[in-house]
Amino acid sequence: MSGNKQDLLLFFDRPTEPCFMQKGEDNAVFQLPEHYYPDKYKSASAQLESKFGSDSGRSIPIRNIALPDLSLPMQLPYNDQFSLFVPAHRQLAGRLIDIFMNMRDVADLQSVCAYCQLRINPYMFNYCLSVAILHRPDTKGLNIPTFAETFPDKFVDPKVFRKARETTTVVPEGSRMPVIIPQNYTAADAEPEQRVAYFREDIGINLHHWHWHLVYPFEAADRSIVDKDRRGELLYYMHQQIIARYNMERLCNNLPRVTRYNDFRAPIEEGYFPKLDSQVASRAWPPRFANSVVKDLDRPVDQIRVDVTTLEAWRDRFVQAIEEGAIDLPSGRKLPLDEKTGIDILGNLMEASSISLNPAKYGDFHNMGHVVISYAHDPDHRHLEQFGVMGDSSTAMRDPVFYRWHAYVDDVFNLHKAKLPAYTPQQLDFPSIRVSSISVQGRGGANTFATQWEQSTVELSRGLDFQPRGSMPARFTHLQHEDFMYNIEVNNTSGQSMMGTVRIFMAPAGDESGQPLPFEDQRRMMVELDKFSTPLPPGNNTIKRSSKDSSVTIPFERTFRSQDSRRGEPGSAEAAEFDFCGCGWPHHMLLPKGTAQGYPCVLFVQVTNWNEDRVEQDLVGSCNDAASYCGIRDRKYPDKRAMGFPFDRPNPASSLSDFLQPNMAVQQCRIKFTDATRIRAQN
Ligand code: CUO
Repeated sequence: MSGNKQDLLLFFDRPTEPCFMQKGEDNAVFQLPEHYYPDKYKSASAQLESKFGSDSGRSIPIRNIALPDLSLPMQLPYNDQFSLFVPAHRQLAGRLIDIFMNMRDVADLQSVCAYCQLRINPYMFNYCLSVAILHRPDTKGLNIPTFAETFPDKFVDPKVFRKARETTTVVPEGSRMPVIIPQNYTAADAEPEQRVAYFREDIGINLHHWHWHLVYPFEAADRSIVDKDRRGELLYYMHQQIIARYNMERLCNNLPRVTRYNDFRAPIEEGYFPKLDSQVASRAWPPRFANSVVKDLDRPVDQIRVDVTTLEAWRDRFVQAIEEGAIDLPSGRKLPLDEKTGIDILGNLMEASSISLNPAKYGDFHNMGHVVISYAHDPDHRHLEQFGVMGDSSTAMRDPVFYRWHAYVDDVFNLHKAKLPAYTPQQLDFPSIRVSSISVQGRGGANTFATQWEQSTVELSRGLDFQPRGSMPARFTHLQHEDFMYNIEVNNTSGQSMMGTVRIFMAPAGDESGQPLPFEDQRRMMVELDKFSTPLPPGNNTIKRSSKDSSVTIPFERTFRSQDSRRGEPGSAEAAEFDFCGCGWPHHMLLPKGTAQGYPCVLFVQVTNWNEDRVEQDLVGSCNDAASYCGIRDRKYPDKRAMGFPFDRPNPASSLSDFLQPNMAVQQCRIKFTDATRIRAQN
C-alpha cells in the first residue's frame, strides 16, 4: 500500500543507494513510475525493477503525481557537501522543505521523495525530509533514525568503514564482532587540545548539536517553523552552556579556559585535522593548519562573497546597538533591547535566522563566522576544496575553533546581559522557603561524583551503502558517570503548601591555578544540571532527585536510538513526540571528567516560586524531558524566567557565597575520574 507514513523512513536507509533497491528490515522496494528513473537507469528500468523486486519482502507502489518544480534544490550538485551556514544552500533547502511541507498527503510526499532521493544531494535531502517530518501534522510520531546511523561518515574514523566492509563481506551476519572505533585518532598527545578531544569528538554531543539545529532551523518559507517561542534566546543559552561545559572540561584537563576568537586578522593558533571522509563527496574533509588566518571569501560556486571587514562591520553594529540598548529597524525606528525580549531579539539577529529584524544592517554574523572559518584553507576556491568541519552543524563541535568562535558570540550576548540591572534580593529570594543544604550521594561516596570510560555499540549498517546487508555493530568509547541522588533540605515556614522550582547548577571551585573564582567568572561557568518543580508542604522537606531525571539530558538510548527501538505504537501520543526527544544533551556527558585526585567543584541549588515561573500550557503527550536546552515541541519554553537564571546577569556580589539568599545553598564536591573502561550492558 502506498501512503504509509512509516515507509518514509526507508528514505533514510542507505542514503546514497537508489530507492528502487531493497530498503529496511523487510527488504521493501519502491515501485517507481517509469519516468522517475534518472536517465542513467532509464533504459534498464524494467530489469532493475525485476532484479530488486523479485526477492523483495514487500513492494510499495509510488503514486505518479505531477511533480513540483525542483530546479532550485537540484542546483546543489549531488556529491557536494551541504551546509546550513551557507546562505545559498540554506535557500535551496528552504525551498525543498517548503515542497515537502506542501505535499497534500503522505502518499504524495512519498512520491516526491522517491523522485528526489535519486537526484538530490543526500545530505540536503536528509535534512529537509527530517525537518518536514518533524513539522508536518500527518508525520508526527515518526522516529527519524539517528543521524550517526544514516551518515556515520560524519562521526567516525573512516578506517572503521574499511573494516566494516571487510567484515560484512566475509563474516556471516550473527557472527560479526563489533568493529572498534578508536578513541584518539585525530591528534597525538603532543597537541594539548587533544586532552579534550573526548568531549569535542563525542558522537552524542555532535548528534545533540545537529539535532538542535534541526529542531530550530533558521530558514523556511513557513514562518512558524522558524518562529518558535524564545528561539533566539535558546540559541544564546544552549550555546552558552556548551561553552560553560567545555571550560569546566578544560580546567579538569589542565587547560586554560577557551580564548574567544574576536580578532579576525589574527592567526588561529589551533589546527584541526578531522580525519573524516565524506562518503557522499568521496573526499576527505579539509584540515585547517595551525596559525591559519581567515581571508575575504570569494567563492562563486557557493555564491559567497564576504569580506573580513564586513564581519567586523556587523560586529561593530552589534556592539553599538548593545551600547545604546536598542537596535535599528529597517524603518529607521529604534527597538529597545529590554529585560524580557532583548536577548531573544539579539539571538535571532546574531544567528542570523530568517526572523532577524534587520538583516540588512546586522547581517549574518554568527553563521558567516562559521563559514569564513570553515573556508580558511581555500577562501577563493582555487583548490576546489569544500568547507571544513566548522561548516556543518553535525561536525562543527569537533574543532577547537568552534569553542573560540562561540566564546566570542557569547561574549557579545553577555555585553547585553551586563547592561541589565542586577537581580535584586527580592527577585532572587522565595520568602518563607529556606534551603538549608544540598548534597549528593552515589557510588562515589558523599559529595563525590565518580566518572570513568565506557564502551557502547552503535549500528552502522544503515549508513553502509552498496555493501552486503545485515547488522554491522561498531563499538566506541565515551565518558560515563555513576548515577547519583541529590538530597535537598528545604524548610517551608509559611504554614501553607507551596510549589517550588528547583534549579541545580555546578561550576568549578577554582580558576586555572586553583584560586577561588570571582563571582563574575564563576557565574559564567555555571552548568545547568537539572530543573524541576516540586510540592513543598509546610515544615521540613527532604527532596530526593535522581541524576537520571535531569532536565538537560536525554538517555543514552534516545541519543543513539535506532529505528527498531521505538516506543509506543505509531501514531500514539507517546510515539508522537519521540522524534523531538532526539534533542537533548547526551546523558553520558552530564558531568565533566574530573581528575584522578578529585576535581573540586561547587554544587548550587535555588528554589524559586513556581507560581511565578510557570507557563500555563497543556503538556500532555509532549516530550519535555530535555526542555532546558531544547524547549518543548510546539509549546512555550516551560520557565518564565530568563534562561540561565539566576546566573544570566552580572551581580555586584564578589563571590558565590556573597550572592546566596536564604532560598539557595551550595556544597563543595569532587569529581573523581578512574582511568578504566567498562562495557555498557545492552538492553
Ligand atoms: Cu550551533 Cu554556531 O550555532 O553552531
